[in-house]
Amino acid sequence: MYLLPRAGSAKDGGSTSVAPPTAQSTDSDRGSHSIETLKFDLAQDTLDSMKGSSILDQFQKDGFVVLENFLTEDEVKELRQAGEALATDMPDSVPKGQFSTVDNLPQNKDRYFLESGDKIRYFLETGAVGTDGKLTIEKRRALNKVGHALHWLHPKFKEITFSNKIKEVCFKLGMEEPAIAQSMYIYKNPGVGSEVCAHQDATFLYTEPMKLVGLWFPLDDATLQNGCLKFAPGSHGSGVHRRYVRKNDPDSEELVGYTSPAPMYPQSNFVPVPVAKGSCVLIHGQVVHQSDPNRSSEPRHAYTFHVIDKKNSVYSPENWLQPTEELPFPLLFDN
Ligand SMILES: O=C(O)CCC(=O)C(=O)O
Repeated sequence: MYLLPRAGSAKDGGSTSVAPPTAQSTDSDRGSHSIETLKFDLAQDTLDSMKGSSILDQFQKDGFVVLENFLTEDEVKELRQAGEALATDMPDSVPKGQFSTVDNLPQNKDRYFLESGDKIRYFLETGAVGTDGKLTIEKRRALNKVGHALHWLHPKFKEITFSNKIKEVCFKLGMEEPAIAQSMYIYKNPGVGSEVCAHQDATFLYTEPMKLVGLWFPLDDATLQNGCLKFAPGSHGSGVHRRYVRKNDPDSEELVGYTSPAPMYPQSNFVPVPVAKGSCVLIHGQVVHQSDPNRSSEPRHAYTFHVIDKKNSVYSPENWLQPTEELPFPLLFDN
């Protein structure tokens, strides 16, 4: 295990810094990572025909797994069309308080964000809103993401999320009572699609003990140029570095916030993982990952959702996102 937190440097204002890996930085120096991808056998609609290591072995070793050819071409097309339709139908009334993953987040003071867990809500790119609060580019290209209940409220995303192949993957990961906590359609549009800073998903959706998996589906080929995911392999063994929690402080304007400043993650720890559209990337709740801005002229749309295992684990009541009466986290195997 590497990525052990050590004392923060003066530069990052005392934030946690994370030691560089000893072995794997050479992979990222070469600009790629030799991961073994696993093939989903569409003919048999099963994962049983995987060669080499099992999903669980790889997940436990690296903290992420790529399953190629997971979605059919039709599924990719339908999900992407659904994402495009959401953008086209975005109401003009969407708040111009933008969305960002860097610190001092505009959404921290924002009920529109805080109460989005059981709704379909739109979040705009920071770089798409001028100082006068008006959009500087066309509305549909200004979208950062839509969230956080597509998995329940949108028939197309619901169909995929609760499909048998997702159930099979979660079963193979050893989940006993998986429930869907949230979902997002991420646009990362060309030119404006911003970076997603290095983070652990457990920061946002903490469970005790940690039983959280993200499933991420690129609906365009995710490349080095348009901002594919980058992972620090093995970093899921280093604990949860900070939390993003509800403040409940009547004296503070902030509704949510981080429990500590951003850890400093050396870039040499990260390996880019370009993947073809239709893949499914499994993301351990503690693995540190990020993505660059989209510097290409091609979009990089993705659908993603997060699954917790309710069996013998407690979802933290401090997490920013909470189940509601309208939408308790739906159980995967019961729907
Ligand atoms: O889509 C991306 O670029 C990043 C997604 C991600 O990191 C996440 O959902 O946790």
